[in-house]
This record gives sequence, C-alpha cells and structure tokens, in this order.
Amino acid sequence: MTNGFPSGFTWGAATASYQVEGAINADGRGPSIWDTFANTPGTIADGSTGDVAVDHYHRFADDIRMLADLGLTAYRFSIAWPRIMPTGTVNQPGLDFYRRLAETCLANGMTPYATLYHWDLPQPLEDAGGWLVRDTAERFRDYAAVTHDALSDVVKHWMTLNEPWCSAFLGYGSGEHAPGRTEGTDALKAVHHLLLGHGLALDAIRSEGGSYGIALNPAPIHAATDSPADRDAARRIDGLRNRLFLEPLLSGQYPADVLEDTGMSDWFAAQEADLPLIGAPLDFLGVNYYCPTTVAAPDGPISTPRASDQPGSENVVAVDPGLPKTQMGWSVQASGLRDILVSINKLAPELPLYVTENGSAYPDVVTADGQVEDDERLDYLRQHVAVCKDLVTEGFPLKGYFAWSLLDNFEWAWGYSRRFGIVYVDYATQQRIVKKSGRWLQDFVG
Ligand code: PNW
Repeated sequence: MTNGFPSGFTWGAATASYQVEGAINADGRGPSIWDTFANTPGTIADGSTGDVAVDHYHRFADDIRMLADLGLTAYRFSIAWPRIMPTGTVNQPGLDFYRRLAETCLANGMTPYATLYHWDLPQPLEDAGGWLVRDTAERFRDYAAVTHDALSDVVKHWMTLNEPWCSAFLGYGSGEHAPGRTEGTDALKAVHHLLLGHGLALDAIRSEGGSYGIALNPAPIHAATDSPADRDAARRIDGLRNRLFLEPLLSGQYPADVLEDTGMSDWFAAQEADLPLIGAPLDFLGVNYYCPTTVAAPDGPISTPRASDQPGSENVVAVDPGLPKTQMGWSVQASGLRDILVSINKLAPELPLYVTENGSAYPDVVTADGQVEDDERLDYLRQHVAVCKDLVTEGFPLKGYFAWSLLDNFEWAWGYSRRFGIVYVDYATQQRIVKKSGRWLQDFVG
C-alpha cells in the first residue's frame, strides 16, 4: 500500500447515538439520563440538548454515503438503549432503525461496528439506582442479548461499553456528565457494575462469526517530577484511569492499591465471584485516545471535595506539561498514543487493538467560498495516524483506526460549542461540509 498500511487495515469514523441522532421521541424511544441531564439548567455549557443534534436519525443514509465517499470502510456508531428497551420491554421500531442503519452501511461497502452503550442509560433504570446498583448490569445483559439477536446477521463487530471511566467518574463522581451525581468513592461501585454488565453481556452475545470487545479511554499518566510524592500521585491516577479497567478485563483482578486508596477493598472483596466473567477473553480492545495527563502531589492541606472524577485522590493536581493544546485544553502528544498501546500490549500481547476514537476540537470557521480549513485538526490526525503506521510496520497487532468524529455533534457538557468532526455541520441548516482534515484522510486512505 502506498500509505504504508496493509490493505486489511480498518479505516473508519465514529459517532454516538445521543450526540448525533436527535429524534428523541421518534418510534417509541424513551428518555435517557442524557435527556434529563441536558434539560437541567446549568449542566451544558451552551444550554443545548441532543433533542435535534445533527438529525442523524433521519439523515443517516446520506451521512453513511458521505463516509463511503471519503474512502473509509467502517462506521462505528452506538445503539441507544432507550430506543430498544425504553421501559424494559422490547420496542421493535428501535431495532428496525438500527437494522436500516447497518444495512445501509453494508450497501455502501462499510463494515458496521456497533457499541451497545455510549452513555444513554434509560431514565427508568437510573431512577431504580443506575449504575450504583447491580440490577442495572443484569438489565444491560438483557438489552444486549435482544439487540444482538435481532442484528447479528448484519452487525459482526460489537463493543459492549464505551469508556466506562466516563460513565462512572464523570457520571457518579464529578457529576459533569449524566446522571450528574457526586457519590465520592461509591463511584467505584459504578465501575464494577459497568464491568459486570460488560461481562454478562459478552457472555450472552458471544457467538461464532462475531467479534466482541469494549472501548476504553486509557491514557499515559506522567508524574510532574521524579519526587516520591509526585510519583505516588501518578500511581493513583494511573490506577483510577487505566489499571482499574485494564487489569480486571485483561488479567481478571482489580488493582489492590486502587481499592485501598479508595477504601473500597472490602466492598470489592465481596464481588470477587464476578471476576471470571469480567475477565473473559476479548476478541479485541478498543482504545479511545485524545491526550496524556501530567499530575503532581497535592500541595497544601488535604480537603476532600465530594465532587471529583478521581475519588480517593481528589487533591492530586493536574499539571500543564507545556504542550500545544486543543480547544478542549487537552495536550497534543501523538507519542502518548504509542505509549498507551504499547503498555496495553504488554498486558495482553496477542490481543488485537483498534483505535476506536481519536480526534481534536478546534474552533472551525467556514470561509467565504464554503470551505473549512482545519489545519490544526489535520495535523493532529496526521501525527496520530503516523504513530499507528509505525506500530503496524513493526508488526504490532493494531487492526484499525476510527476518527472521532464523523460529524460535528453534541459534545456532552460542552454542547455544540466544541467541534470534533472531520465533517462540519451547520447546525442551523444541517448542511454537511467535509473539512480539509476529512479530505486529507480521504487522500491518505484512498
Ligand atoms: C469521549 N474527559 O469522551 C467520548 O467517547 C466521545 O463521545 C466524546 O465526544 C469524545 O471523547 C470527545 O470528548 C470523553 O473528561 C469525554 O477526560 C470526556 C473525557 C474523556 C473522554
């Protein structure tokens, strides 16, 4: 191949249901925690919601054609649980929608990669305790089984969860994401129930001819200095962000130091019987990578705010490493992608890996002649794709790359004020414009 990648390498772009679909009341969909959260004043930076989003529910066929025109061969989308089981019983029109979507992918030569949970928990399940209760994991298994049964003839690549770190620690720790709860170290119960849901679902859906995994958001964590205190801060954050997920999934054990840091050792000891299910072999692991993190020991007196995405280590401070930043304030360091993939490969040397998300937000503008010249995003993409190319050339088991995102969309707590698309969306008209970065990817994979 002229671009240095083998011809079987998967090139795709990703979206998530609540971020793109809109049509929140269509065809029997019920409310999710994101409907509730986004409609609570003060939660979303620009006061917006996903009510309309980029209307992908109605425009998916055009969007998939556009993706195919870009020369990409895979589409990673998520399935909205509240369309399939809004209240616990099956809503056939919801399944029909994703069948149409998957069939449209196939008709355009695109392989569908479906994620079963990208954060839109049915509101009735949150009302019953959400991810803090075990029952939610069992309900997730039921929903996964129904969905897989209905679609496994057209969807062969499945991910159970997207970024359970975000669901647990932004949803139940800092409260920046739905359901907006601040439960301190109890957020680790959400971690366990999410991973249990993954294990139960995997066990229920795994079948011949399919490929099954999960998408995490691990990141390299650096200590600001070599001091013991800074290194301990890095150990704590690496524990919460990476090891708390990777180790049970890949090695069948929770990291003891993280459970001690959080005072959760006894609670987790009582869940030990779940570990074989959680640690069952994966066919692949999805890695969503955006940026590395540098941390330092807390300076000054310890105070423990309840609202934190690092429960038990609330006072560990993030340090600016002085790298270029995207509009999210996230550092740009493509070598971090290599670092995290290599460290996962050490834990599971044979496991196929995919970059299931990678991308950047910048304040795009449409020029007078209707173009979007997003050179910074193009550079970001080029640097990270180059890392993938080096790894693949070295024989590393990296199987594909998905840009986040196909389209500008509802960026969670930031609403529409942050754009990640390789395709621009004019939110007033829903017009799509392929950005310069999207054209670059098209040329590259072409
Ligand atoms: C991921 N953080 O979210 C998600 O999978 C996407 O839905 C999202 O649009 C994308 O990254 C860009 O944000 C994250 O605060 C959200 O560290 C927040 C964080 C990480 C990932």
